[in-house]
Amino acid sequence: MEHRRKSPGLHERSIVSWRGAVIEPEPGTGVPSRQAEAPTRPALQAPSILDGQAPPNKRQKAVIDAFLHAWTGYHKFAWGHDELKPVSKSFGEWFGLGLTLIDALDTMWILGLKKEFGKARKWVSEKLEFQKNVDVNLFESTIRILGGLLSAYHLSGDKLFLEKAEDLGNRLMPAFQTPSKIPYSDVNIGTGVAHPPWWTSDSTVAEVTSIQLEFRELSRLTGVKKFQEAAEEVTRHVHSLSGKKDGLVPMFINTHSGLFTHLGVFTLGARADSYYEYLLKQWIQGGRQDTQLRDDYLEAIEGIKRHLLRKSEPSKLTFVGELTHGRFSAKMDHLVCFLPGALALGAHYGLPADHMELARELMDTCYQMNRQMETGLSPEIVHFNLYAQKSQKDVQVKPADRHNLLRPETVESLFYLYRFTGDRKYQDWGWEIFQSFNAYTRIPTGGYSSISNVQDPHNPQPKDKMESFFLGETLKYLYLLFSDHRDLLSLDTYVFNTEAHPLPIWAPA
Ligand code: DMJ
Repeated sequence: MEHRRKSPGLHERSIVSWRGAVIEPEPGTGVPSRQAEAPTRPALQAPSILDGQAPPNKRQKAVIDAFLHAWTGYHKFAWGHDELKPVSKSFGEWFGLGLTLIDALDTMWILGLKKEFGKARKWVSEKLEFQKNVDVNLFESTIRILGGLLSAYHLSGDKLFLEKAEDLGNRLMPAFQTPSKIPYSDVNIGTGVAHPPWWTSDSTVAEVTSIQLEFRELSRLTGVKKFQEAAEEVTRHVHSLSGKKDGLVPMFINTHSGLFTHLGVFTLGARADSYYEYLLKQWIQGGRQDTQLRDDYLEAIEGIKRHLLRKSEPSKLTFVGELTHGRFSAKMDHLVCFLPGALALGAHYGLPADHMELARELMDTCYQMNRQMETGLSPEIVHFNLYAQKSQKDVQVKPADRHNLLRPETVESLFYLYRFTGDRKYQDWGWEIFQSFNAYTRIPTGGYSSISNVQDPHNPQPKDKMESFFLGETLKYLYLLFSDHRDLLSLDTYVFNTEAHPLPIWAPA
């Protein structure tokens, strides 16, 4: 029987339910009492993802094995640190906040890894401390840590995660204190001093426009409006700016003037990618009421079609290139492979049917970016061949771009395409990619590693780094892709942030 549970509200009793088991939270973890404004919007009622969930199938079990292998490495050699270095059996620190552990919390919940989740929860409760003299990147800490904590809260109902999320949210707020209210890239969460990178007063457009899902949700849960207001101010400001090209945005924005800089360069890859994703997803999160978000998204997709889409030779793969001062480049980052999934999601919510056609075409291309490599794994960047010469391949790779960082975007989009079409070829493609990860990136002593050369199966050259998004995103999307149950994190009740952390869709006002 389907068990329905409301997303917990701030003042509800904290109970972690796990397939019927009840774990009481530790004493003293109640939300601090304060005069909060009342939450304004309820979330859609989402089915509990664990109660009544079908047992994992064979492919899902293989993903669980992979997760446990990665987790074992992290546990043995990097526990409580940001990232595992699986080859040297050590760790790397970025913010010093247990990044991998927090990014992986909701994945463990979804995969049913109760013991591992419980141990990680204990670390969060006893060791995670934001009163630290450390600079964090606003975007990265928002999507990975704030997003991870909010999802862990929604899935488990454990208020510890919401308390931590609110603490972090408060500490990130100084980033918005700029002349233009466009946030600085970095903020010291201990001292409250925010600043841009030392070489510029610019922020990256994708970074300042891809924190809104998380800040809005934090406001909805806590009733404290400042988080939502600061983030939405950025959206409104960027909406009103000149310097776009048919809805496409440049990659940089100045925190003093509030204007776009480095005008005339347009990409769907690094530094712009999730701007487009969050236009669509904020519209969905808010119950599809803010037509400005939808219209900006629709305009941008038309801009992509007009300026950035081409077909490669000889196989006529549709791809998204880049534009630099009117000059087209056939370069496509693997990051752009979030786009087929976003297009499919929009079409699911009633946006034009041709978005779905484009999603299918781009999905084929992203698959080929993996398939045509000797390891079956995509490089970071490819260049497509535009000229009809027999000897040329469609997908070309420069030596500097041959690395693979265990990124999720192809399997993320495969998940959306499978959910919306039911076509099993997408599952099979994901299975191929998963097997390639196992063949070329798995380190026997624990963990998975980024590799330097996707074109050399004999020596892919491990880079000795397991990015937190491998556990937070890549393995989660693979597990969901292989599920045949559409109500496992239904896309009608959840919207995934850009780090794959599911957040509830709000009920209509
Ligand atoms: C993640 O941190 C997020 O998916 C972000 O949007 C892009 N980069 C990585 C994964 O590739």
